[in-house]
Amino acid sequence: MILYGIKSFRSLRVHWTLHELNIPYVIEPIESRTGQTSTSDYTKIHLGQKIPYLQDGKLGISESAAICIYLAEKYGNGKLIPITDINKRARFFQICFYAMTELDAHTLYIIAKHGGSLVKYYKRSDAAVEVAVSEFNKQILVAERWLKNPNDYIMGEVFTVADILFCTCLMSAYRLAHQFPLEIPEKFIAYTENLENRKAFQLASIANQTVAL
Ligand SMILES: N[C@@H](CCC(=O)N[C@@H](CS)C(=O)NCC(=O)O)C(=O)O
Repeated sequence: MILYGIKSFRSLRVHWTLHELNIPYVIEPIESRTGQTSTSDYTKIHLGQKIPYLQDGKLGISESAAICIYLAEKYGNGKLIPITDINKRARFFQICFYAMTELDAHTLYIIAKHGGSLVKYYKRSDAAVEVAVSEFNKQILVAERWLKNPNDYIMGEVFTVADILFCTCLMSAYRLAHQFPLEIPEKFIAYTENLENRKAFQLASIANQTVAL
């Protein structure tokens, strides 16, 4: 098992999932925006020139959420993903897609790329940032309703990959909130702290090294 990618919240998701499942793996310390993702060697591995990327035997797979879900389905033995109850699976996928689209891709990444620390690589766009901030502030309320109690997990009593995806979005949001008016509901502070106390998270953070974004 080889994981390409360090120092990003997206690679952190995969390190975290691997540690939750106690899977031994080799780290290829490819960093984003250093030129390491655009070498010809790495482009042969992943045409999209992005991290994270996982090689598990013959299977090579990109997309942080897809990788984490694949690992849970293949190696979880019932951990990290609901496997039998179709309604729970529906809710699980809803939260995963919500985190990856409404939070990660279409609001937080836009803010970072077009107004935050990544502006030097992409173009500044105040209009895009303004819309993304307002969309984030609306969409985060959906998750606030899902989390009944700050000590719960996002699906209730059981920790899943949905927490890994959602919580890493929150971590990115807390960083951006220093610079932008993101309204992150109070109850997510305790939720995030609880997850940061997990041994697997701490080991994953060390493996991922400091997040550059
Ligand atoms: N949807 C993808 C996004 C991956 C992504 O955008 N990765 C960034 C770093 S966080 C990257 O590798 N960018 C390429 C580069 O800047 O070199 C995922 O969740 O895995």
